[in-house]
Formats: sequence, structure tokens, C-alpha cells
Amino acid sequence: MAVNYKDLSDQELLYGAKMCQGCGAAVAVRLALKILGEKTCAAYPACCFAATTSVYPQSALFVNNAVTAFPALASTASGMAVAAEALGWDEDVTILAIGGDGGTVDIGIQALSGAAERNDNILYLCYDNEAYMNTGVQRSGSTPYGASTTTTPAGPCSIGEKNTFRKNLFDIITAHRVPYAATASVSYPRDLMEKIARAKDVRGCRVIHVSAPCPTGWGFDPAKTIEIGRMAVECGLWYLAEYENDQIKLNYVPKVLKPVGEYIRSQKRFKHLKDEEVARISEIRDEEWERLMKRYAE
Ligand SMILES: Cc1ncc(C[n+]2csc(CCOP(=O)(O)OP(=O)(O)O)c2C)c(N)n1
Ligand code: SF4
Repeated sequence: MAVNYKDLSDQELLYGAKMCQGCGAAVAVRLALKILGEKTCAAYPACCFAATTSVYPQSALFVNNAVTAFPALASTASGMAVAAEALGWDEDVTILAIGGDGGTVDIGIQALSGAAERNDNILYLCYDNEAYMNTGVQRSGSTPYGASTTTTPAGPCSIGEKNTFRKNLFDIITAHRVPYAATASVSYPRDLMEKIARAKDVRGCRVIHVSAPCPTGWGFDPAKTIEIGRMAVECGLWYLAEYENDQIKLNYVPKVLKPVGEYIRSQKRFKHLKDEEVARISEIRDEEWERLMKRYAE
């Protein structure tokens, strides 16, 4: 499905939500729903998205939706997909699972792995704000090295003893050989919407992992969400990629990676880091990028 940007403006399906200003998660879901449209049934577990959109009996989503248990997002969506098929709903209906990084890479990983292995007909969108934000910024398996959280406060806990390398969800999912997977960022909205559109056309288990900056948990001015997300990609701490037909491609390769320092110094969660620790993050970035280019670059 090609994205017709002129038609998108009147397709708001997320209204009146109570996120913090500048919430990247809200942008991710809003853009996804613009592409998927009204024929969507969404599910989400305990997370910022649920807490800010759907407190019974209210919901800010103008599509059918269900709030489910933390470990059960993918299995709930799998059940919805089977029900849609049993009811004979047309193939245009998307079963959309929306989860934070904690609910995806940690607590919901078993259900997601099962859905991926069975190739259940769901579109799973993980908005990654890099911590368990809804309960007060606890470290998740997707929290980057060096970030201060309430469970890895600034100091030894944040720089290695408890906080090591983040899990790579894209690697985990592509190892399941699902029909479609991608990484994206709210700071590259066209890339994100095109990936949602591509995923909509594919049947089976599709997973999109979206970088969604969080001004509250990361400590930056809410007006800068898009700028911060862009900086992450420009300095190589996030990347835009796609997986289909057992092939991986990088959608955007910066000509020269910007120094990580500007990105790191833009956020309070990293403000305790000394220059040598920032240099270590830069080394990690280089190792990871080299690995990425070897494996993924066309
Ligand atoms: C089994 C279970 N454990 C813990 C909780 C408490 N809890 C609710 S939301 C949340 C944080 C969710 O983090 P994440 O999935 O990263 O989404 P975010 O809040 O960052 O949007 C936690 C720990 C819960 N509801 N259920
Ligand atoms: S804490 Fe972060 S993810 Fe949660 S609603 Fe606020 S900005 Fe969004």
C-alpha cells in the first residue's frame, strides 16, 4: 500500500490522551493509526500508553481496543487474530499490539516469541522509551548503557554493574524469520508510516520497533522530542532497518556518524557521566555499528 499523505490529515484516531507533553509514544501510535485506519483492533498491556489513553470506561482511541495483562500482549493479539478469522472479518482488519519496551523485551517476550514462531497474523508495535516509564523510570532490558534510572541510579549501577548492553529486539525477532520486521523512529515520520503501510500489506507476524523519546524519563525539553530522536539516529545509537524475505537492509546510513557527546549531553539521564564514560559509549557505538554494517548493509 502506497502512502497518500494528502489523505492523512482527517484520519485522527487518537484523541484527548493524557500523555506528558512531547511524548514520543503518542506520536508513534498516532502515526500508525493514520495509516491503519478505522479497521483496526488494538490491544495494549499496562504501560504509559494504557494509563494515558484507556482508564475504564474512557478510551482515547477511536478503534476497538482491549487492555490486557503485562505478559500477555502478544498472546491477547494472537487470540484476537484467530477470532477475527473465525468471524470471517475481511483481511483489511489489522490486529495491532502496542507495547512499551519493558512489556516487550522483558515481560512480554515469551508471548511475542510464541506469536512470531506461530506466525500469528498480528502487527506488533513496540514503542521504545528505554525504561519502564509508567511506574517511575525503572531500567528495562532496552535501557542504554550509562542511563540513570530509579533502579540503576547514577554511579556504578548505571555504568555497568547492573546496566550493561541493551537487548536488540530487531535481532531477536529476525531470528524468528517473521515475514516483516523493522526498526523506526518517531523523528522520521515518513519512514515510520511507510513501514506501517508495508506491514499492513503483509500477513503473519509483523514487528516494528520504534524509538520513542520520553521527555519525562530522559530529562529534556518536551519541545525537543523530534530533535532528540533524530540525534540518536545521526550519531548511530539508533538505526532504521527493515527485514523481509530473510533479507535485512538499512534504510538510512548517515554519511558520517555524529559524535555521541551532543546526544548524551542533551539529556538529564546521562548528566552524571564523565568524559571517559561518554568515550566508552562512543566505543560501544563503533563496535555495534561495525557489526551492523557487516551484517546488514546492502
Ligand atoms: C505483571 C506486572 N508487573 C508489573 C506491573 C506494574 N507495571 C505497570 S506499567 C509498568 C511499566 C511498563 O513499562 P513499559 O512496558 O516499558 O511501558 P512504559 O510504561 O514505558 O510506556 C509496570 C512495571 C504490572 N502491571 N503487571
Ligand atoms: S512518561 Fe514518557 S512515555 Fe510516559 S506518557 Fe510521559 S512522555 Fe510519554
